[in-house]
Amino acid sequence: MATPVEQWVDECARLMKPAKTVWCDGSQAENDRLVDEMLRDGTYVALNEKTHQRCYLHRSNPNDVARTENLTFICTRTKDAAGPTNNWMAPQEAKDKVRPLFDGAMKNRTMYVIPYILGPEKSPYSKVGVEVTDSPYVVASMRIMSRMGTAALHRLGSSDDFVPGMHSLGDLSPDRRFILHFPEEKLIWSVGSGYGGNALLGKKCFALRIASFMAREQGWMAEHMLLLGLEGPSGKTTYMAAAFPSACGKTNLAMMVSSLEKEGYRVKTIGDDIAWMHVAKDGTLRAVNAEAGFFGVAPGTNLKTNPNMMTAFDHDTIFTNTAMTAVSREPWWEGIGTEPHEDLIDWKGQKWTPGSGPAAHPNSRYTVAADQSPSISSHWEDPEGIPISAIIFGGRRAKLAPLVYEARDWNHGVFVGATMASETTAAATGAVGVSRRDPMAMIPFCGYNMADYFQHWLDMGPKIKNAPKIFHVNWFRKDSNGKFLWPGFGENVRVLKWIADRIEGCAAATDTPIGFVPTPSSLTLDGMNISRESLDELLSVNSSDWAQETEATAKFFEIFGDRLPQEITNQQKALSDRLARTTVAAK
Ligand code: OXD
Ligand code: MN
Repeated sequence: MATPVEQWVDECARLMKPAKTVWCDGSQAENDRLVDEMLRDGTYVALNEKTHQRCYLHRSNPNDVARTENLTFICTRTKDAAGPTNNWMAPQEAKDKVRPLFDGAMKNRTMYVIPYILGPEKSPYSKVGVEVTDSPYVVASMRIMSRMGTAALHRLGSSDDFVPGMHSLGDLSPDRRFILHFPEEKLIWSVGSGYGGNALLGKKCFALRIASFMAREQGWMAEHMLLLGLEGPSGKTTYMAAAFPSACGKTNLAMMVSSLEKEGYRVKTIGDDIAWMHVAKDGTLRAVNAEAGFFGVAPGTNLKTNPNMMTAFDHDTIFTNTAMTAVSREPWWEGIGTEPHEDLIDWKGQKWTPGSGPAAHPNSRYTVAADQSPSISSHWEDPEGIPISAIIFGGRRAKLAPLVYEARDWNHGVFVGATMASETTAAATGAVGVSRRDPMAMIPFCGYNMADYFQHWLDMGPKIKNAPKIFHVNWFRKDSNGKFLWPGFGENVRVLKWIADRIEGCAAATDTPIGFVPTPSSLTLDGMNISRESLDELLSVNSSDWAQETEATAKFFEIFGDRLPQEITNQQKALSDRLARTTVAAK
């Protein structure tokens, strides 16, 4: 008798009519065979074997270089269940419209079946997905990003408890590209794109959109968060989860080389993008990294911004849409630390010239196994996860938000997350640098109505014993000349230390209308070159700017109508009242 997964794979084969079906075992030998094929047909370009062992460059179709949020749909039975921040299609309509694009899509191609585990192999919190795809690049990427192959099939056995994901490159036309999620059925369909977040279905599609829906049903949290441990001089590690929008530095923060290393503060990496968090039997909030690798933005990565990553990806790494040096065949991107030069081949495979725009695509990526980072924590695969003491929200805000502040309590912290905003980046198609509201950095990834998601967050607080303290950070504040006030990167450890000190109850703060802001002397700034004026500006809270901001957030919340939790409205009102009081007091 065929198992549920075999039956589903048969159905996929009947629809897409591949020349053959290959069940992936995740082995090195299988990967070697795929590499050879991809080198032969041009999917991969070999890089320098001496400096970058077993590293390859993949150039995706130039029309297919980022997540396409406008072509991404949540297909719940009712439009309300998907909510106003998602594109919606009724499930039957979506299937009727998109099934013809899958029909015969794999003729003369191989259909690869990728069983994979999200989360550590032996964790009770992990889940199995199965993706079918006609892209060997997707197979190789999923092998890095998840626990893929035989281990997943073993875990699944004859159970039907897996999330099926059907993927085909189709004809790569944006007109026939759809990324569909059916959260009620726990099903994913993706056609017409070979790009990371659209095509590696374990990542955003399952680990965030489908998982966030499951998490609400089952009482846990699937979040767009990095996970790190801050080791202190006493040997104690404080674990933190942080949500920043795409391409706002989650990877760099998670892998930071601390500027307070001599003082005994070190950052250990657990994950850089997706955290699954459960209330454990002892009542603590425990987090696992859903993934096994990093799919990070390459431009701007260099020995100063992320030295650990520079070490991690000198072997067994896939580079996507970076440039390369023609003679030495090494990957190259803007901000790598060397000037662009005539010897470059750009991300489209053309000789680069100074007038021809960026040599690497701004959303070019590396795909590398997490345990290749020298900063990886020895606890990163703990089946029970790591205990979270702090949750951090953040975004790119040139003005307004201070370097760091602490929310008054859990519910206020949920409000702080719900009012997050950030300037857009190249991680998704569309304009770059425009401010957009991005609650909990989940706008593109929440698989259901975001008003219900806020309520879920509010409901989780009381279930956790000693709920984590919630903070907001902003590394991107600028002065009136447009210069960043804070150097960021390795210096961000000073902010993490203040957060850890607040948890221990040993750092001072000023009680402001928006929350608790560090007093200048409570931050450890020894050995750092920052003027008192810059520091004051970084930590300042301007009540009239914040009053404007609360008007903007109130306007944003209107889209949720009656579904918005009363507590969010209460928090909004309480903040406005606190701001009004300080404005009056200041007069
Ligand atoms: C990512 C993203 O790839 O958020 O992680 O776009
Ligand atoms: Mn992300």
